[in-house]
Amino acid sequence: MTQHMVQTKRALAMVGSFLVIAALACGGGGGGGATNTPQVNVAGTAAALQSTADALAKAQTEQANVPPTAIQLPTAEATTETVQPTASGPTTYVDDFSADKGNWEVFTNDVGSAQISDGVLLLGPFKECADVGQASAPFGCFTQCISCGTVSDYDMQVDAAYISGRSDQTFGMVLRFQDVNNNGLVDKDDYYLDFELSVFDKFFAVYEHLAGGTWKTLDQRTEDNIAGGKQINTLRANSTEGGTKVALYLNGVNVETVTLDSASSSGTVGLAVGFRNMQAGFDNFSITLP
Ligand SMILES: [Ca+2]
Repeated sequence: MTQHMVQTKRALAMVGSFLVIAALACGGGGGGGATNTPQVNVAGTAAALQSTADALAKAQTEQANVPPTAIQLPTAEATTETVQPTASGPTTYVDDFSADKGNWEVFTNDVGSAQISDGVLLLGPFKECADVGQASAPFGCFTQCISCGTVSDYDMQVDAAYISGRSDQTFGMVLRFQDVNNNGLVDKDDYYLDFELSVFDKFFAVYEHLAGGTWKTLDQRTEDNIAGGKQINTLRANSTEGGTKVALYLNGVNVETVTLDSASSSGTVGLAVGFRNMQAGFDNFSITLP
C-alpha cells in the first residue's frame, strides 16, 4: 500500500512535467518567429510557412507597385487575424505499451501489480485492493493514466483481454477519478466511475463511487456483443458536454450513455480490474482531447 502511494505521488509529480512538455509541443506551431527552426517536423507547418512566405513576397511585390499615397495601414482587426496561429485541433495521445514511457502508474507490491511488459499493460492480480462496490475498504485495483491528466471531454479507447485468475471477474476503463486525498485509492470522499465487462458471464457494468462513501451500479446488463474467453474486447468511452455525458461502447456498439452532474464532470482516467485475483491485459490505448 505504501509503495503504491509513493508510486502515485511520484506519478502525480510527473503529470506536471508532461503538461509542460505538452504545452511546449502545442506552442511550437505558434512560435514560428525564428526562421528555419528545424524542430517542428510537420508537413502542414512547413506548408503553412511556405504559404506565409509566398504571401509576404506577393504583398511586397504589390506594395512596390502601388504609389505611396495609396498605401493603407492594415486595420487592427486585420493585423490580429494575420498573427493568429492556426487554431489547435483535437490532440490524440496513443500508447501501444511497447515500452514503459512513464505514462501510467506502474507498481508491484504486496497489494498487486500494474506492469508494462511485452507490449501489453498487465493489471493484477490484486490481493489487497478490496473490490469495486464495497464501501468497507478503499478500492485500488486500477492504474491511472498519468499523461492523460485531469480531463472532462475526451474520447478514450482500449483493447482489453482476460489473462489469468478468476475469469468471472470484471475489468475495463476508469472513466473518472477524483482523488481528494491524493493517495491513488478510492476512499470515502473520492468520486470514481468505471466501465467494466465480464468475459465469462458476458455482461458489462458501470460502477460509481460517490463522495460520502456510497457505491452505485449505474447499469449492469448482459451483452451478446462481448467476446468470451481470452479474446480481445474493445472498450470506448466518449465523454462530452463538459464531461456530464459519457457514451460507452463495446466493440463499436453503444451499450450505455450515462449522465453525470457537474461536480463529477472531471477527473483522471485509467484501467481497472474490479475485483481481486484476476489479471487483465490492455493494449492500443488512445485518448483524444478537444
Ligand atoms: Ca483517495
